[in-house]
Amino acid sequence: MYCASLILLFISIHTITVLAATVTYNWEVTWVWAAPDGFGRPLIGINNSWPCPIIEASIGDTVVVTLLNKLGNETTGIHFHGINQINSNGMDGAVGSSQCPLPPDYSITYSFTANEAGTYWYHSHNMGQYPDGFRGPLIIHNPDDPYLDDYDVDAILTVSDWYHDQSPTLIAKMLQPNNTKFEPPRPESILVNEGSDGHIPIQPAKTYRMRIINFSALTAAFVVFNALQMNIIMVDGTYVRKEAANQLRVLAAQRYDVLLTFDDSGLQNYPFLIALDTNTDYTATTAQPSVAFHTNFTGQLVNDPKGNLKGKSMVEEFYPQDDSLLIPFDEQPAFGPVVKQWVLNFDYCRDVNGYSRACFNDTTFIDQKVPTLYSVISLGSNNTEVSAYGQVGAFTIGYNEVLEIVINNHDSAIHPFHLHGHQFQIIERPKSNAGNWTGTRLIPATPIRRDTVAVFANSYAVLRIIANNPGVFLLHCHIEWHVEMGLTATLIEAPERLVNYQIPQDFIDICKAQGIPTDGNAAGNELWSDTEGFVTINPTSYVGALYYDDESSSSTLSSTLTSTSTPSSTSTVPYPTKSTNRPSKNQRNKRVGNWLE
Ligand SMILES: *[C@@H]1O[C@H](CO)[C@@H](O)[C@H](O)[C@H]1NC(C)=O
Ligand SMILES: *[C@@H]1O[C@H](CO)[C@@H](O)[C@H](O)[C@H]1NC(C)=O
Ligand SMILES: *[C@@H]1O[C@H](CO)[C@@H](O)[C@H](O)[C@H]1NC(C)=O
Ligand SMILES: *[C@@H]1O[C@H](CO)[C@@H](O)[C@H](O)[C@H]1NC(C)=O
Ligand SMILES: *[C@@H]1O[C@H](CO)[C@@H](O)[C@H](O)[C@H]1NC(C)=O
Ligand SMILES: *[C@@H]1O[C@H](CO)[C@@H](O)[C@H](O)[C@H]1NC(C)=O
Ligand SMILES: *[C@@H]1O[C@H](CO)[C@@H](O)[C@H](O)[C@H]1NC(C)=O
Ligand SMILES: *[C@@H]1O[C@H](CO)[C@@H](O)[C@H](O)[C@H]1NC(C)=O
Ligand SMILES: [Cu+2]
Repeated sequence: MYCASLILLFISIHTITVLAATVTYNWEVTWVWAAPDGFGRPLIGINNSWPCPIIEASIGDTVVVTLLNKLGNETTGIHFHGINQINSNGMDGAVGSSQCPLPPDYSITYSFTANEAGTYWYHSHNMGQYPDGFRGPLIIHNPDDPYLDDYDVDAILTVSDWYHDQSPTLIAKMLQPNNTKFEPPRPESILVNEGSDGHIPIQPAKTYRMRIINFSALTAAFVVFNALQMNIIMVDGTYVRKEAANQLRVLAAQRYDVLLTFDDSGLQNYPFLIALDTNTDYTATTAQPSVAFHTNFTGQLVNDPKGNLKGKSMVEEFYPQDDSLLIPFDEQPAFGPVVKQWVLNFDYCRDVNGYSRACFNDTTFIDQKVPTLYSVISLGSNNTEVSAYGQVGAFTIGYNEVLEIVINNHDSAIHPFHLHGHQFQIIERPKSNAGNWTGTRLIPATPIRRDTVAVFANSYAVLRIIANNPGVFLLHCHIEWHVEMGLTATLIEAPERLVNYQIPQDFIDICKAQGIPTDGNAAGNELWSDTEGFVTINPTSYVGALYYDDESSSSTLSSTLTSTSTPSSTSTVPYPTKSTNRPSKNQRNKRVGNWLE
């Protein structure tokens, strides 16, 4: 009796403290005219406004995002990068893999649980669309953050490469037989906080938690706060044992949470440097001393607005932190024993029409008709047959098995590889020119976990996960242009547990509206082995996410374009980061992000 009431008491206290909320966002995806770097162009924004808003929730909350596509001439979708979508694989937003594209004038509602705290981001995962602007920060707060007492102010710093042409144009130019060097588009500039002047107000004697997010489509950025040491506390949503760093190399899609402490010795401004490295191998070596930093951005942490705002942050040599040596805060040991190994060799390649592509094991990814998840659900006990999914690089693993992923990078540049649905452990990630993996020499006791890993030039990475998240998850290079070249494979995790997974009706409806089957194998055939209608040849004309209405002629399309080409907004407002004090301890669930306000 006594015991029972104690338990009850505990439960009710527990219920009060973790009272989960539902955080709702109702968005229209629209074209917006803006000039984040001074050059005006159409961008993809939300509710006729850009930059896109921040999504903020606390651990345990349900995040609900309703998206209405008002682009008129493009399909869209939204992926929540770093959110593992436990029991909600259909909300992963990977168009073609876990959902159909969202056509103009339709809406869908994403809903998922904010399982883990951290710094994440969301972006379109549809035909190279996010470099056109559809991306934003996604912050999940933790009332029990182990570092909560170590900082006063919570702030966001986003960096991105930026292009003056729109993605469909850039992709069409890139995917040509005459692109013999597999050249991606080159950015025109750097955006910091989506076009702010990079002057970030700071207060003396305070410690800032700077959430650095890389929205880049191509380039890596080096981040250096002159004269200030950073303390890394989190990478890609994994808390780490505090580690000092002077420089960071943040690859596309990676996030670093660092603490910066300002002393109280009066008024002072601190310049910081963000250098975009578009060189082949983003490392300065004795052999290659002059790394070509094509674009630099100097920002200022401003404590004295009337003082010197022209200070430069110069760096003699870049020796960024080796993130594979970080220690996870929970000191989780290496997963094992390994049950299955997935070895992927990345090379550039050519398709049958001679177009530039990127391949895993000589095979480039080709979009199929039916989203892979929908095939997995409908094929029942035959869903372990990888050939049912067409040319999507499918690989299956059973529930709770330990999978080791080996990526051999045969290119002479760094590539950031991202896996949906997991924070993998980095077992081994040697320097450039280590050659092919031949066997792991040393397994770290407590490997760091991330969702995006830099794999160095002519070298490799060994990663591990436990297959405890049934779902279909893409593994791909996060250089968006390389995704468009086909550098993607598909992990089908615990397919036996997905046969009863329910796809919400609004997601089914958007497929039907476009004549996309939602059952059967890759081509919608009932029999898994019937390959009739599989897409086996890459298309030769690339239009990105551009939407063609089957029932309308191309002339209807051009009239659509004309009618939507009037910019819906002429604002070019840059967004200086505002510093908001973090909440007091009894308000820890309060939203504290201060990126846009
Ligand atoms: C966007 O517009 C929708 C519909 O008008 C509205 O419900 C929502 O609050 C708006 N959201 C933002 C961030 O402006
Ligand atoms: C490659 O071919 C395309 C299409 O034929 C053409 O527009 C483009 O100018 C060519 N590029 C180069 C570098 O020759
Ligand atoms: C962002 O990632 C890209 C691609 O890996 C990289 O070139 C760029 O330097 C990164 N930016 C920052 C600020 O780290
Ligand atoms: C960018 O900054 C780096 C480091 O200070 C310097 O080596 C490089 O020359 C700069 N590049 C340009 C184009 O200014
Ligand atoms: C890729 O090729 C390597 C080398 O031939 C092979 O060991 C590996 O099993 C292949 N991976 C897959 C997924 O087929
Ligand atoms: C699996 O495929 C076989 C043919 O290979 C077929 O006879 C069987 O009915 C299929 N099972 C299911 C559950 O669809
Ligand atoms: C790595 O393996 C590939 C074949 O998959 C081979 O062509 C290449 O020469 C190897 N690289 C090295 C450095 O041995
Ligand atoms: C789609 O519409 C936008 C806004 O009118 C326009 O800027 C863009 O060029 C169009 N896309 C294409 C590929 O024509
Ligand atoms: Cu790449």
